[in-house]
Amino acid sequence: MLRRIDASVINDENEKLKSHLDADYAALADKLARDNIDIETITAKAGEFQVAVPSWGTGTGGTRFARFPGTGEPRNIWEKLEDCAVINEMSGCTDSVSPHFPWDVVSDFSELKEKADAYGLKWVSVNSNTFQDQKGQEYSYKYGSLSNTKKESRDLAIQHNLDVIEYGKQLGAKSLTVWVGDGSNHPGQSHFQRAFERYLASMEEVYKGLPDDWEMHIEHKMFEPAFYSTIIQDWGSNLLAAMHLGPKCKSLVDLGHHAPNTNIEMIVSRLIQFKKLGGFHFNDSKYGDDDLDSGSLHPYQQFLIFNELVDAEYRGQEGFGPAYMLDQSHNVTDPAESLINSAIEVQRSYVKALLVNREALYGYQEDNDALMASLELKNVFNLDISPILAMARYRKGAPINPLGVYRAAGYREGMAKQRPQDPNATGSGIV
Ligand code: PSV
Ligand code: MN
Ligand code: MN
Repeated sequence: MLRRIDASVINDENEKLKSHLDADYAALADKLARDNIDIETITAKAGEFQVAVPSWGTGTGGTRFARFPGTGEPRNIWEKLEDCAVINEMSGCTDSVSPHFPWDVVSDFSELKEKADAYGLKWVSVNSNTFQDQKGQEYSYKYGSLSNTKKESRDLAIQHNLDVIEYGKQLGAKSLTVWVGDGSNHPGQSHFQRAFERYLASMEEVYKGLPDDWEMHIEHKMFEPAFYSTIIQDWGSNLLAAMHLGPKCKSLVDLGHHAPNTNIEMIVSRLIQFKKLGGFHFNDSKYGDDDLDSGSLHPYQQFLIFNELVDAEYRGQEGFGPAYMLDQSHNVTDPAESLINSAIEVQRSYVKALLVNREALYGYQEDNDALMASLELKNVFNLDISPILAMARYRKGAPINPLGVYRAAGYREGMAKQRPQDPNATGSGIV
């Protein structure tokens, strides 16, 4: 497999840390064994866990006030792919990339797929963009795209989504993610029902273009760019649309797209129950769609979400198989470092959720023993399972200390020389 960071750098660093890892791993194995948990089963599952990287997350994001790009950032999809390869080599758990069109300009899809194959990377959900006008675009999205009052703008948005499906087919993707910013900024500006009817009619056309083995994922978001009403503002509208459109359409949960303090894990449970959970965009948030690093603020919430996911897996819930992806914006960190760390934080939540004694929890629930039920979750959350994650990486040739190796390899400094800044580059991932 083609590599971006030489295996010898990883091996040298791993050599220095292996005896400490062995000791920590053995201690954790003993502790888990006392609860009848076999650490090897958990480590094997940790090694299988994967979360996709968004192509747009590899560059510095920004806000509507400013963007402060770092040096050596990727300037096109080829360089984004290179960084995704590094992120996967370091994290050992990000073997797929999700592209965004037309931000990602591709002239030869088969060449791009070949390159990704060489890095051992797959392409997952393709994303359409009808939330901004492109240069020279004939009909504007200023007043909406799939729900615009004007047929010409709606048709353009439909066609774009159909085009994106075609691009995805060439890359081997199996799902289309649709997020639109359509909405209104003034009370009365938009007729809620008519706008939703237009959206659904447009999405019916997109749905017709889905190959049989594809899914379409609808992403809800409470506000922004529309600040009074948004067409798919919450999981209610999302689920209604997904149910209306058909079995191949499911809801996608972006953690940052809810009001602060929303019980997201309960939304996840509802979507699981009705076979409508399509996937996730993981990130963390304090105020709105902040796109902060996963698990950086609310690791317990992220764990509780995985508690629902692992519970569904444990119960063999029919129709369950959500797609996991990160969707973050990095303003003050090296995006690759944030993505490596975030992927591992998502993996950490998954692994912790595997340690919950489900039968004991069900028992506490049946007996209405609120405190013991809560402690069953909290005690697992309080465990440091880092040795499991590090061992899972070590066994697949990834670093015990990913950020240490990334920095020791001088990757970004090397890229700064190879990728001089384009002063005219426009930011992607700034939404
Ligand atoms: C919208 O805020 C969103 O979460 C959607 O997933 C977009 O595709 C992405 O951000 C763009 O940055
Ligand atoms: Mn998102
Ligand atoms: Mn978002």
